[in-house]
Amino acid sequence: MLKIGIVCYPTYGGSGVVATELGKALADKGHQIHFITYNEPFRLDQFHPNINYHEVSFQNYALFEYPPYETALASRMVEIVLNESLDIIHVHYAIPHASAAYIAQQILITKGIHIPFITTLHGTDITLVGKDKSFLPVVAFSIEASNAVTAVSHALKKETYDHFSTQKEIEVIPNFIDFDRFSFQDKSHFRKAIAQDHQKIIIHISNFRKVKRVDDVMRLFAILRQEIDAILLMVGDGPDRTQTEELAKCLNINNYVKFLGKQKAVEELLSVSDLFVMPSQTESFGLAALEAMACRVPVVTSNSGGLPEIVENGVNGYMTEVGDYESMAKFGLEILKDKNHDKFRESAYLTAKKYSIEAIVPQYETLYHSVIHNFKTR
Ligand code: GMT
Repeated sequence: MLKIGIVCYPTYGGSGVVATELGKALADKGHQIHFITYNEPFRLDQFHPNINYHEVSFQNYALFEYPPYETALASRMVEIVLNESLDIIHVHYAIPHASAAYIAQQILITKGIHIPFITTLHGTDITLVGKDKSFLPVVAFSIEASNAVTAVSHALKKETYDHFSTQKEIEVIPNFIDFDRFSFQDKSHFRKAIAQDHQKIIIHISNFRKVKRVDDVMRLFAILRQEIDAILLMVGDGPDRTQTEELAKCLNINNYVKFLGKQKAVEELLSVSDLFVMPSQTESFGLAALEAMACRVPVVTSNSGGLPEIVENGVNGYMTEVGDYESMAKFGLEILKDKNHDKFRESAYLTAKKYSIEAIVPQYETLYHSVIHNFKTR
């Protein structure tokens, strides 16, 4: 069994979710997991004897206009590797986790400790932030310096090669689903409480960042409502929420849109939903869409990033060009009106099944063992 340090963002976002669920699954298999983050990861909600959480905290001296988080993180990693005799560190999101891991690794070498680290690229660390000139050299260097790199989709792997001149081998290990949690549950009493029997329920879940194009969700819903009676559940929170609430009023749909904010039991909301919409500008994998499919909810998404790797047109949902909210509404109606709605639901579920935790987590374990072995014998 391995002792694994996991570094991630603890916030409401895909990379933190994947890192936390991975840690929990590895702990269930007997590995010792050490989460190293500035806050308790939001999905780390229960005690587990094999899971430890180490907070990265530091004094923000008045001297620092910008808190030196990366330095504190690297120092904490050094301390934990020494105290807990970790075998490997797995960092999720390149900035600043991979470069902090590299610094920690170099410090540990001076103390006679040799420990490899793996970097998992999740998306915006490469597609948006990484290409920013102010970060590019560090991101490029960190990818090169990692002892192994994984990406969550083939699209993200290609994008990394296209934008960083690297020959580094990148292994694709997709996002995954814990079916113990994400499965259809009969919540008909709850459905009755939020919608009338004849109304369809559309759902969107995100962190309301610009990249999620939440205004397209409003526009496509307004078109859709001209044809059928439906309500829209907007789950999550973020920078674009207020303007989206305003847009709902302008489009005269505000009585049918429920902004629910951040929710923990999203599987319950998905279980009462008929259609999931994700019009993102870019989406390296689209975990939220896969979670919807796991709960038997068909999807309408943009065709950006890794979404074509999970969405099959006319089978488990539909994809359109980014920004084409009119087609999204049209396809949404086709799914909702279709006498074959149940077929879409079943196909969505079967797609998600291919990404079960049991199928994907062993791929990380194999990688850990091979990286540790190659590192020792180099
Ligand atoms: O989607 C977000 O805004 C959160 C973001 C993150 O970096 O935490 O999610 C990214 O990683 C997820 C897990 O690998 C992917 O499923 C999401 O598609 C990806 N988001 C984007 O590429 C925009």
